[in-house]
Amino acid sequence: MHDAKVFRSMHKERFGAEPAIFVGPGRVNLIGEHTDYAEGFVMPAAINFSTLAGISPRTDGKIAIYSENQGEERVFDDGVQVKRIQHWTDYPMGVTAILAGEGHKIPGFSLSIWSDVPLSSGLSSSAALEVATALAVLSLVGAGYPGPKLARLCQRAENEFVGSNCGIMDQFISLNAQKDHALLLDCRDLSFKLAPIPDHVALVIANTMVKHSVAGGDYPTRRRESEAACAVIASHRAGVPFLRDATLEDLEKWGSEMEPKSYLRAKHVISEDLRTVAACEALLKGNMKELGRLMAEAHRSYSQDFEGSCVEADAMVALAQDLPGLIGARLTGGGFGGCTINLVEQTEATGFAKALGARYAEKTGIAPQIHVCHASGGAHRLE
Ligand code: GAF
Repeated sequence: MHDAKVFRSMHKERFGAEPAIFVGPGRVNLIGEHTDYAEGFVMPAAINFSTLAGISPRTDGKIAIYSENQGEERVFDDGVQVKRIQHWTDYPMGVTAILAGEGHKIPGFSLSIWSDVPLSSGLSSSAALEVATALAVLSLVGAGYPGPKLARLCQRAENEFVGSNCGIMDQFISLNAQKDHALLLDCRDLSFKLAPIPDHVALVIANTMVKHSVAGGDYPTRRRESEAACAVIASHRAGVPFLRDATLEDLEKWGSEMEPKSYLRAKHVISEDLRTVAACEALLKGNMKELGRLMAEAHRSYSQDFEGSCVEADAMVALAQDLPGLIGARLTGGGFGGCTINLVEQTEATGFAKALGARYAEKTGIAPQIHVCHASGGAHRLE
């Protein structure tokens, strides 16, 4: 965690004013992958890696954005922009533009950003940045929104301004998470159920170091393929606008009319919704064995049917299987690289992390980063 005092004085020195500071956490998804944009179920938790956004007003109408991670400052002389410039500032500027579009009169401001959420690793560095920025800009105009509504606005910034067609999961959990809990989210109506993560369970996040990107080609391709399967079902049965509304029986009935790949993508999405709801039940009942079994099946489905994994992530999951303390392991997030989530008995977590890291390095020749994390609270102002 960055020292907030250092961050504060860095902002003051650069921009000559005291900042208000906001925190947006990254997240790990325990189960429910590529189901959010199909209006299905996901079960993420926020983690103790986060983005800080420090803001102070300006009198010249300009917007200055500085990232300590990028080591770069951009100044927008005419304030809020309406179009992306294919640059990291698109995320904070996108959020600002969406808020302006909601009728907020945005004055000039200076924004400093720092983050320890690993980039392009499937831990929602983008959402953490969007959410921290949204709270910062709203504080400037003296406005606020309920968490679910603000999550939608941040998602719109990513969909409409940045141009990446993600679902609602990441922004939602970053804003609405509760410490020591996972959250089962119904991505249709944004209702949710909190599930406590027992004290004896650690979240061990293993970074394969293979970069993943939601904006890149594979994520939208998978989305299109699964939506094509949904269209086939919808052509036979009314009331299936999203795969959330389809059943495995529908898939068997009309699957022969689908491209083979679309059939498999839909098989993953429809079965993943069932697994996610069941996983929440298992967690609530303290049935760790069942939770682990569902995570294993989810990984198999994500890797083989959805083809959303990669050799390194499959290796990271396989290498975890016989290590002491493992409850369940799977690839988390948008796919094609990034991190695996391992639920591990707390007493074994340190040894597990060490052994998994060594095994992975030996197998792949890549030095991974393994973090023993805990479930954190949602975005907030730092006092
Ligand atoms: C990324 C997206 F941003 C989410 O909306 C979600 O679709 C996820 O990939 C896959 O479950 O994190």
